[in-house]
Amino acid sequence: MSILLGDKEYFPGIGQIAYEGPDSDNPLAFRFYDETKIIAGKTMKDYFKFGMAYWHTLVGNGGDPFGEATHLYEWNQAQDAVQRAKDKADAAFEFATKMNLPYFCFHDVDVVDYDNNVAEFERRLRAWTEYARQKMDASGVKLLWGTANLFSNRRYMNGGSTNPDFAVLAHGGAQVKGALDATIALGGENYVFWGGREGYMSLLNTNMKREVEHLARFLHTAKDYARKNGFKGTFFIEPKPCEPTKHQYDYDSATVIGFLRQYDLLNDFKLNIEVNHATLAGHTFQHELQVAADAGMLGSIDANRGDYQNGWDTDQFPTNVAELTEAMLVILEAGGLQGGGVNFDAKRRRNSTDNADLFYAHIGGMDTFARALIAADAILTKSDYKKLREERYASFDSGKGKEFEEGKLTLEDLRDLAAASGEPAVRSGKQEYFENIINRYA
Ligand code: XLS
Ligand code: NI
Ligand code: NI
Repeated sequence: MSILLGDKEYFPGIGQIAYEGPDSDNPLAFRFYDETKIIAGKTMKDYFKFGMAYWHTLVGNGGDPFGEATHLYEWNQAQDAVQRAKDKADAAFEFATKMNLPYFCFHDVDVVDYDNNVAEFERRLRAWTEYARQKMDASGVKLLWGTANLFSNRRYMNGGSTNPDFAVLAHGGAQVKGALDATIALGGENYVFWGGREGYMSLLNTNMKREVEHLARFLHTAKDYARKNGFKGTFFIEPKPCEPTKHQYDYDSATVIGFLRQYDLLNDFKLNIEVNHATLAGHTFQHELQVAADAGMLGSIDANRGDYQNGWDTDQFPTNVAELTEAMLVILEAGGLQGGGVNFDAKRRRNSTDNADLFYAHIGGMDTFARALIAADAILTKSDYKKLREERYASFDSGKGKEFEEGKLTLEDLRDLAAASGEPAVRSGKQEYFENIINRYA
């Protein structure tokens, strides 16, 4: 068989997923995601840059803390580690191609089995990289971002770059070097740091200041290496408040932006915002997006959703059009994502055991985003949403309000203006009116 298809078809009976329009009855088709449709000056394909998460789609096995694997994969059976990696790559690129996903994202340990021997792990990763390069050329699927997993191996139980033991940090460095080498060789457009164990379980045994400084030093060291070796893309930090640590240093957008500013990393780093991480932090997804956008740091998103009743990082596929419309409003008004795309950091449920379930999950996610983009664009171009919001601030557009914005008024000036103008008129915030606009278009 060709390099694109590999020796074996892993998803038999499922062909190319295509756009068939809202009236289609075919469950294996897009109703709203039309990759050629132009919204806000770009095709949907370019707007979203949808990505497949190697870890959930090819590695996640449906196991949970109470039960064994329920998703059994045929691409995991070869004896040799490099052959297993190639079989998995065959399945990965078959899936991404059939699913019409233009990008993928990976951790080093997703693509090949980890080995504690640094040189052996590098050898596996290089072999995969060479193979993946051919699959990418044949399929046209591109790399949105790569990353290194510094949280699964037991040596990282006290952190990777924030580990109190320098010997562990050095191993983290070796892994990041390997993941960067692979990302650069594959023309990766971005590189992600998600610090699952960069935080603490108990402050009693933790020197927080020193750990945070090590994190910053580590990021500088990695960035310098990547730049020296030709990486032109953007680095992303992916905030999350907790899980697996009790407290993660990259808590939320505001915390990360402050950290990047303090340690002089603003020029090279932006944010990768994940829906379920935002809600874990007690925010909405759109809040996290807005904080990043306002700082010029909205790089990429990890698409998923949590569960409102249990609050964990359940990584479900997005299905809520109205909620996502509010998020797309923020993204559209920010002028889109800077360099990144929409990576489905989402998994089918433990009991969704058919191959087709993987496809339904991604179709649902992509269609939900497409509907939300169409709705948000209509809200911005057809409704009075923007005008109403601007009007709330009209008193700052001219006169004394404008002078205040420009820093021309003292506190005494404010006092004299208040005394002269008396009690302000009552002005409605019209929240329900705004909410109705969302429902009218979503
Ligand atoms: C875990 C994170 C992780 C990152 C990549 O909660 O979302 O999957 O996206 O390391
Ligand atoms: Ni997550
Ligand atoms: Ni994520």
